[in-house]
Parts: sequence; C-alpha cells; structure tokens
Amino acid sequence: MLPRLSGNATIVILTGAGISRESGLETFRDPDGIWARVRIEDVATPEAFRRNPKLVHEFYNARRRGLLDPAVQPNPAHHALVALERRWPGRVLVVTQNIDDLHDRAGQTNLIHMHGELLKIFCAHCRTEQECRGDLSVEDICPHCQRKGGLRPDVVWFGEMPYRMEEIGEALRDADLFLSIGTSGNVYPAAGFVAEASAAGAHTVELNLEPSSGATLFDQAIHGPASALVPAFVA
Ligand code: BV8
Repeated sequence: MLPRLSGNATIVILTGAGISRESGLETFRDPDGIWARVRIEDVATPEAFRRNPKLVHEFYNARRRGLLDPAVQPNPAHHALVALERRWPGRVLVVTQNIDDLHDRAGQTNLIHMHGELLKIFCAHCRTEQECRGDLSVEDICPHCQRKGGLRPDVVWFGEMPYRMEEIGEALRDADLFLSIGTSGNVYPAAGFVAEASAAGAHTVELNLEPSSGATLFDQAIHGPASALVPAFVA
C-alpha cells in the first residue's frame, strides 16, 4: 500500500526491464537476459554501430519484431501505474529505462523514455526522427536528406547522454515518493536517482523480483513479481 502522502504529493517512478518481463520481453542482466548472449560492446555503443552497423541493426530488428508480436502486451503492473496517474491529485511521472512502448500502450501520459524508443529511428546525418515498425538496414536512405547509412534506432547507447535529464533532475528534487520498479540498478545515471530523491527528502521504495545492486539505499524494499507487487502497492 502507498505510504501516507499529502494530496498534492509528487510521485516519481523509475522502471526497468523487470516490469516488462511478464509481458514476454527479456531483461538484460538476469541469467537468461540479453547480455548473457550478446556483448554490450558489440551492439549497444556508438563504436559498435560504426564498426558493424549490420550486426547492430540485426540486434534491434529482432527486438523490434519481438515487441510487435501480438502476444506482447502491457501487464497488470503497467496498467496499475496508469490507474495511479489517473486518480492521483498530485503529479505522477514515470521515467522508464525501457525502449519498449508498453507504458505508452497502457495509456501512461506523463512518461519519459530516458533511453529512447525502439519504434523510433533518426538519421545521424540530418537528425530527422521517424517511426519505424519494420526492419532497418545499412542500405536504407533517409527520406528527408536522401543520404544512405545514417538511419539508426532512436535508443541511447552506452557513452551517449540519456534524454531529458534536466526535467528528470527537477522532478527528483520535487519528489515526495520515489518508486523503483524492475531494475537491477547497474546503469547510470538511472542507478543514481534513488540517492538524488533521498537527498531531496523523498521516501524511497524498491519493487523488484530480488534485491537490486542498490537495494540498501532504499527506505523500503519489497521483492516479488511486478505484476503482483505493483497493483498491490499503488492500490
Ligand atoms: C551516460 C540501450 C554520460 C537501449 C542501454 C563506471 C561507473 C559508473 C558509470 C559508468 C561507468 N562506466 C560507464 C558508465 C556509464 C554507463 C554505465 O552506467 N555503465 C555501467 C554498465 C557501469 N552509462 C552510460 O553510458 C549512460 N550514459 O552515462 O552518459 C555522458 C556524459 C558526457 C558525455 C556523454 C555521456 C547511458 C546508459 C544507457 C545504456 N543503454 N541500452 C537498449 O538496447 O535497450 S542499457 C540497458 O540497461 C537497457 O537500456 C536497460 O534499460 C538498462 C537498465 O537495465 P535494467 O532495466 O535494470 O534491466 P536488468 O536486466 O539489469 O534488471 C532487471 C531487473 O528486473 C532485475 O533486477 C530482475 O531481478 C528484475 N526482474 C526480473 N523479472 C521481474 C523483475 N522484477 C519484477 N518483476 C519481474 N517479473
């Protein structure tokens, strides 16, 4: 159950791959996760894309196809966060590290995709963004600048700056409650949000299958599957 908060309290929620696991998407650092079968340095850095764009496209094309599988749908954890946003008189901001669109599909409106979105691409030459629901290849030509080889997934790779950090920082400074859901707490700057929210006086809670790397930094930690924990916690 939510802790006692004033009616106009600000709630900031960080989500990670664990919230989408029960929707059928893989996590990264679990024993059966993505980084157990591919190396970060091969597929999720700007250098990897320069070295072998074909391999990087194949990696994201497969994940895009997986996301668009009709069996992959928002689960009760995504829906519970939407219900919270709709009923809460104060501000609810969801900051997701996930590049899937399951929060969007569930109906979350106050949402920041800090690591980008799998169903968007941009041209590295002219920066034009567009939606993408099919496969991408090194042969594709940007419809805006007509140049070849620049189209890339609109995701934040290691070594790149996550999106909308200023807005996130402001929200963390205003937060009365900070919830971290389904993240192992290994990737910065997101892994540092709990300390920022704590320093600003927020009550901090982790909801995760198991204790994360930063579990001891939270005021409260509850462990179990997100589809059960989140609806119960935000009820
Ligand atoms: C930056 C691309 C600055 C998109 C991803 C040394 C020290 C400190 C920092 C660094 C350092 N060396 C490098 C850095 C910085 C680096 C970093 O943090 N590295 C780490 C590995 C040490 N960070 C960056 O590079 C970031 N940028 O710092 O910019 C800068 C400054 C100046 C100039 C330029 C730049 C960029 C980070 C973005 C990386 N992009 N991927 C994609 O392909 O998806 S990271 C990848 O990890 C995903 O995006 C993912 O979102 C992110 C976090 O993972 P999690 O979501 O936590 O997933 P994980 O599998 O780890 O955990 C899942 C959890 O769920 C588990 O705990 C599990 O128990 C739980 N779970 C499972 N099932 C369930 C469940 N929980 C509940 N219910 C269930 N059913």
